[in-house]
Amino acid sequence: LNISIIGVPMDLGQNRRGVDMGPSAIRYAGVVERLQELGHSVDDVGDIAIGRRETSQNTKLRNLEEVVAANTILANRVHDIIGEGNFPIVLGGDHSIAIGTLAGLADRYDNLGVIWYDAHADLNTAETSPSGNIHGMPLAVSIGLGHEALVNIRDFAPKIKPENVVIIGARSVDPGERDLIREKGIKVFSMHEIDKLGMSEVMTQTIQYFKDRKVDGVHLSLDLDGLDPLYTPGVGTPVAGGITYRESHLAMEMLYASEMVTSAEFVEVNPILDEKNKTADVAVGLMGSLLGESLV
Ligand code: DIR
Ligand code: MN
Ligand code: MN
Ligand code: MN
Repeated sequence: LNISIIGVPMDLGQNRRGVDMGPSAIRYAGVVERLQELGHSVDDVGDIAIGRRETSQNTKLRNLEEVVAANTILANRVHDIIGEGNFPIVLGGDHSIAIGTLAGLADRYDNLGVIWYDAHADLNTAETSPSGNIHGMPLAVSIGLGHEALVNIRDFAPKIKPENVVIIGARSVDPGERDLIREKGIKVFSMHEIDKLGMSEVMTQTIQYFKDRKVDGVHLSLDLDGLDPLYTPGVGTPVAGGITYRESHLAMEMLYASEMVTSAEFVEVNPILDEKNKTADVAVGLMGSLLGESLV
């Protein structure tokens, strides 16, 4: 593959400082070399500029204008990368950047599938959000729900169909998000299903789900807090009882074998909260498995 890596040092979608250093931490963990060793050609196109934290709050959504501005640039960049025939990997930064990634992907695909690998559902709107943090909203925004400035990036909405989304690893879901999951019939493999079925079966069903829907691409949006904080402590909102390291590698290996994934993003890496860059190391390992590394 020809892989294009984009860093998005975004920390305005949530309250904790340090997640803006996520792209640096992932580069330091050797992402470019790791993917080159698999035979891919890798172009690191650098970082997108992020504005300043608002000093006063204009809306209920924190730092709305700056989040919209950065996501608009990211969307255009991702759109261009797909146009060049390259495979985009977006490095975060908080999960609000998925708004831009999906906006850039959406008009390149007629029927895009999305895997949301996360402890959270990220389906809040201004009305349901307990925090006002935009990183809790990107999936809602992408199905067309939320503040119009976020929903209308690149001047069309919605970006994706709710029935083309599969959430994996959920274990912290707000009441408004639960209502939306039911109302829209969004497919969720929560920790309950992962425990009960096992990750192998969860991924087999996920891949079949996308085949049944005849998707023409699959985007993997992987929030490192989807894993248990034992393995990825460097995240802003850790939730106990998560996906293991081995389950996550198995999931990535099965996605590689499916030949379905056409883009990916790895978000919420916060080296300030981490232990010796463990979380970025895990992220790079998972990218390796997603893109062809095997044990023997
Ligand atoms: C919570 C936390 N549901 C919120 N969301 C997080 O603020 O909307 N998403 N941490 O990754
Ligand atoms: Mn998330
Ligand atoms: Mn276009
Ligand atoms: Mn999360």
